[in-house]
Amino acid sequence: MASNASESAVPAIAHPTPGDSFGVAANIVYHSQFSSRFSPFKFEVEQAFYATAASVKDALVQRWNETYKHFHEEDPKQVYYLSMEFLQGRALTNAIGNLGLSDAYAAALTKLGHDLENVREQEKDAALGNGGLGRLASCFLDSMATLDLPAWGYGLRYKYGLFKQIISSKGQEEYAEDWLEKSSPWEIVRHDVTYPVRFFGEVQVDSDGRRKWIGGEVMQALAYDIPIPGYNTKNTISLRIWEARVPAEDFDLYAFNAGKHEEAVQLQLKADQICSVLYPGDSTEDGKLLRLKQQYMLCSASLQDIFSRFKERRGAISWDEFPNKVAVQLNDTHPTLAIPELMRILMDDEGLGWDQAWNITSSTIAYTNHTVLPEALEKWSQVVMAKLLPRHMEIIAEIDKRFQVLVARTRPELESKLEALQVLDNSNPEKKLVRMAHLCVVSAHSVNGVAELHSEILKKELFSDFYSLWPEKFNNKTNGVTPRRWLRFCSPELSAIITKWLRTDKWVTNLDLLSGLREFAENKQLQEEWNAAKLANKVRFADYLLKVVGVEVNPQTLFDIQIKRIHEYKRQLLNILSVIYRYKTIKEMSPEERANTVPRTVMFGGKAFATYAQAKRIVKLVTDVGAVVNNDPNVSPHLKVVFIPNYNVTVAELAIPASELSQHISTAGMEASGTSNMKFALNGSLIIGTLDGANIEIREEIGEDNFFLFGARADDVPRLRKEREQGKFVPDPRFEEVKDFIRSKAFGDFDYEPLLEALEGDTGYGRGDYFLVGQDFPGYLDAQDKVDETYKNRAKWMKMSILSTAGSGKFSSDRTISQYANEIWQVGQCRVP
Ligand code: 26V
Repeated sequence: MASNASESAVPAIAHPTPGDSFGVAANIVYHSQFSSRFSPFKFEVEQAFYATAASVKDALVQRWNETYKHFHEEDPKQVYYLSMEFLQGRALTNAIGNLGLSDAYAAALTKLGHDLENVREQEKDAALGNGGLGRLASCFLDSMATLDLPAWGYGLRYKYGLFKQIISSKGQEEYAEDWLEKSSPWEIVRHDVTYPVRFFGEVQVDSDGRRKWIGGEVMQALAYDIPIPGYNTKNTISLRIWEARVPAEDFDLYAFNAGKHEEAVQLQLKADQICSVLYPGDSTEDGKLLRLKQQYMLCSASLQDIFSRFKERRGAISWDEFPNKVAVQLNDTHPTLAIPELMRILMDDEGLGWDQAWNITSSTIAYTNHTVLPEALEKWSQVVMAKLLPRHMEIIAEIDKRFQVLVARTRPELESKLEALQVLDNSNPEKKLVRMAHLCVVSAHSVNGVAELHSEILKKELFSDFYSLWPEKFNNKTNGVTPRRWLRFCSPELSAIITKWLRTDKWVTNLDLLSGLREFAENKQLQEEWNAAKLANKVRFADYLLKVVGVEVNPQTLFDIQIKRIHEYKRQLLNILSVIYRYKTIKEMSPEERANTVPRTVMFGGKAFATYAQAKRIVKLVTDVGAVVNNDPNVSPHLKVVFIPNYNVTVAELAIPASELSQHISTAGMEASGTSNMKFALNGSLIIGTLDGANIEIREEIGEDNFFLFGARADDVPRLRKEREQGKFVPDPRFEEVKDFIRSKAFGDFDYEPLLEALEGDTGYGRGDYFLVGQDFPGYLDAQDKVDETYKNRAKWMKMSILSTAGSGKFSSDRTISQYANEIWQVGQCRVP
């Protein structure tokens, strides 16, 4: 390996579009010397990564510039996706893959004494999100770029993304993850794009009655752009993330020179706090205030940017044109403040009247709901809102007042329910609240759920009265995932087989073509190739587990995976209880009986919210069970239990292709959609699951014979909960046995009582098996027996696996985004020639 790239035979040449491997290598050498963040005399794998990324960035920036210029000239209607979360993961593989330069980069690095596989391992995940909602936003950006849509993402540049999870003997521990420690090679700081963002202050009324928000603290939002390349297109769009700072002129040099050092840097400290962490804990008032500041920073800066572009692109401004040029999609309620902010700008800054501003606002804004869990629906204190954003609070109150008038006038029969429907929740005079979801539903022209069942629940339950007022607003957009990251790049082996059998690689942008695999599902040759690719992925993942986690797993066992946020409703507890039952059963078997079982490796991964005690107990139980099972010489050849620490996008890219069975077992009606279910099915992993979220549509598409179904239906859940409360439920003896086994300290003396108590129906503790683990336990065990039986028949399993992939066409985010573009945004393609 060349320790110094300048000593290699390759000259340093700066060229954004080199094309061949020699040109690529020359460009990498150039960056290792002239734009590296490290000593130019070192060219170890880390330097190689940064130089490689810098060279890829050149190509992206060139395309990004062309795209921006093209959009500017064509002036199409643009869509802006506002999200507090983007879970981008790594970018290198995706970028060179989308540019069609994977081979050139691999060859170039070989010339320079490096290996692309090792180089890409150097990249840190950009984890500016928690889970499904953030990853969905990132898949959407990929599809928007690939579909040549004039679209932008807007987010925040948190210094610390989602915490790093370490598993110790105490269970989960959280540590700050500084993804910017050695800077991100992808972002472009835009010193020419800054906006003032105000907090606190007061509302001043002019002599002509016009209102103006003045005073308070003014910070600056600085833009960073992350280029997002489309696949097989020049179009490269932008994820613009904002950083809060204080302009130099606001630094109090006099105070500082007078020795008041801390006082002088106060404002800077406050600015730093805004973009310090994703989801600052909100158990304290300060924590809540900070989160609200973050939300407003995103909305204020993004809208100023949108206005500036709108104005820049035309001479005379006709405000009624605004909704014909701008669509804003709110990713959940987190960016709801865009609604009063848009009203404020139009009325106070641009001088429009209420009605005109309201028409523009509601025809511009659309809202996506991502959960029906009451504890996850945002409500802000009116007192805090009025203090931090006094003018916005006035506007929200006016929206609420007009909503009440509208209901009284048009739907008097709803008046008895009005209090529950209002935007302002004044039911507790001590704690008056703003219901952000209601503000969205009242204001936006479109409200969508993320899977068919979820959208039906929104119409029939959560927002039923709003639905009766405005049925035309409500629609469904079933989620999707990008086939580039989640099949083409994460499983090149399986992709090559698919391309070979379909005789085209067009499935990468037209995922419906996968249905062409159906006719070969029973073909022995394909089944063998399929099995070999899956096995290669299992071996790769086993290597990772050994190297990174230090556990040895046997790739010949059934790989059974549940990876997602740890939450009671997702029921990792149901999974581990059944594993315990399996352990007991195997332990009691004779050696001959054991030899007849299907050996399994059951893997869990996911982070528990730092303050969510029950979720953390579940993590602890999984690791404790693993310690016992894996060290039991009689059982461990047949069963292993692994907790994969620090689950993130990169781990998912390794685990999903290696999976044969995946678990999507939420209590019916509680998982809005799920998106990993789509990634697993796409990769030929069979699903064991409930009729919840997108599982229902996946099962429809891949065929019910290819899905291990169990569990209560969403319609039955309320009745079952009631019966549970009334003590009418008779638990399966195996359920009792498993709980007793944990109580017997078989897995150590950690206090699991709060977990076990919550599974009792009538103790008054918690919500009395609210998630119906006991109810669904026997059906789940039966479904698991079916899994084992089926796995013994390899031909059958392979056929089901191929049919899972073949039936996954619908779950491309390209399909989802086309539907948003056509049915909500009315935005068309704008392809760079
Ligand atoms: C957040 C919280 C925070 C407080 C504790 C309880 C709790 C429960 C749920 C949530 C989720 C908030 C929204 C969210 O992430 N929804 C996810 O969105 C995905 C993309 O649409 C979807 O696939 C998942 O089903 C949905 O949970």
